[in-house]
Amino acid sequence: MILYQDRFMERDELHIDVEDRGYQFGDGVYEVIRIYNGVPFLMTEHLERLERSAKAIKMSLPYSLHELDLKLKELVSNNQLIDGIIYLQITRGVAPRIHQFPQGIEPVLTAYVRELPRPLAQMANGGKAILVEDIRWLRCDIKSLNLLPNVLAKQEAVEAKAIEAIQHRNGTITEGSASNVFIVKKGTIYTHPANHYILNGITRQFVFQLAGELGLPIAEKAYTKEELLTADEIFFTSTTAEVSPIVTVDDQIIGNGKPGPVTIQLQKIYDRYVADLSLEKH
Ligand code: PSZ
Repeated sequence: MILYQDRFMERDELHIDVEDRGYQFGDGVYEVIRIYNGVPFLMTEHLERLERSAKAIKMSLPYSLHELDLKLKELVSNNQLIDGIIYLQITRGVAPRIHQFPQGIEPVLTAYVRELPRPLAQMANGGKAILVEDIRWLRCDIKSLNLLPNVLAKQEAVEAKAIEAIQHRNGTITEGSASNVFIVKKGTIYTHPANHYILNGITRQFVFQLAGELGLPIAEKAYTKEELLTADEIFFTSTTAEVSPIVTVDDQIIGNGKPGPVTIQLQKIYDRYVADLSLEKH
């Protein structure tokens, strides 16, 4: 079953209005939350980002973060989900189509779960990335429903048999089509600063914590296409990709063409956090 507003219902009972502003304008925000062994991972961080995204588009959330937390956990248990994701979106609501905010409408919340295994082969072997121009707007810090540039970038990657498209603005690497991108150079990890050019990934922030625990130097510092291509290691992060290595960019082999030691260390400690969730009661 799915969650619609604060009610659970079967998916085929859900009615989405043709004039829902999410449908017509992409006027809304969303989150994807990982479930490991039936337990949400970094749920509070995701819900707090949802609140920030909503505020950034001048939309108020229909429920408190605590209420959302409880409803989403109920959604997971109702569906007996063990390993997968929650997709949660909130649109500005339904009204006769006008560009400006309609008055007196209520946000529309929908959420559902999907089974999803961890991408173990991708994490172990890494894959190829392509470089693409970042053609997005200047508020990439908002997790909004408007994803057309991301869709086009990822499609280009798939057509080139790559697992991610790495975007650049005038030669400066920003982030992936649906991930944050890191390089390792002489033992230091670099990633683009969390400003309006990127989404501040929850996994990205978790990697900062992990690097701290490992005593690995990490810096929020933008780097160029050339620095990417000559990096010792490249990896990208997202809720579903976790820490995934990139071993080829366009036709350039990165390092020795295998996942590097810093990437592997981060994956191992990440793994321990996931394993610890299995010990949690639920
Ligand atoms: O299943 C998938 O393919 C997912 S789940 C989350 C994402 C993809 N992407 C999130 C994302 C993003 O869309 C952009 C543009 N930048 C960074 C990220 C990583 O964010 P977190 O770590 O919060 O998932």
